[in-house]
Amino acid sequence: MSNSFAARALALLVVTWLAVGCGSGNGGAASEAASPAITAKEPASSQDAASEFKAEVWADNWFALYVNGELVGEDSTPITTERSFNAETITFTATYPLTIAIEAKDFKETDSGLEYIGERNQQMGDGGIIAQFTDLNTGKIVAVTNSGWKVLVIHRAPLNPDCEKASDPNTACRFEKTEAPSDWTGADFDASQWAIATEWTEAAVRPRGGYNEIQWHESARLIWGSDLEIDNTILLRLTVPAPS
Ligand SMILES: [Ca+2]
Ligand SMILES: [Ca+2]
Repeated sequence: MSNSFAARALALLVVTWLAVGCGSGNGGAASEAASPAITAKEPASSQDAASEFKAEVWADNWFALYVNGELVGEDSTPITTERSFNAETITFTATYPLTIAIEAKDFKETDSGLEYIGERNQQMGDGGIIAQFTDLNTGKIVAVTNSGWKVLVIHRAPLNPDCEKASDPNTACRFEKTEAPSDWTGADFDASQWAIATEWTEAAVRPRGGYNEIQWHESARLIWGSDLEIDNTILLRLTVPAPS
């Protein structure tokens, strides 16, 4: 029992005692006091109640959003769409604490990490993502992307960027890829060894295609791995505690 609850229970006891006439009869006050003390309940904890949330996300090029281990939405524009830049608004129901996990992909034509292979503009593409989460019960933004997020890069290429203009990048470019860890979207996953997400400027990411349709909170930042070009597939995580 918390001190404040104990104080309230005591106050109820005193009020009840006064209401019944300062203890009429033996044991009257005690028996009357017992009932309010038992029926007075702690207010329902906000941690137990599900809330509606709105996620707003812009990604270059694609993302999938998981909350508390469940897929709640993904970028509706396929990553294979040329210049697949668009903002998404996803609503979902969840319970605090929120474990937010995002898989984000920069488009690459092959494991070389390049795009427009064989064309004049054959190049390393670059990534970038920004997101904000609003608790629709309170209207408050409860999470934004920034360097408070953890990141794990699971596809890096090209490891030798000088292959960018090679005539056969699939041979010339080296890459590194791993599987996403199992259960990486769940609340129990330990991401403490992951890197800190890197914040990137608008000038570096050059966001477009829907980016300006969202009113981004001033604290929301474009993030990615430590290399905007070579880091092609990344996993992001953040845990949001219940509001106090
Ligand atoms: Ca890209
Ligand atoms: Ca890339």
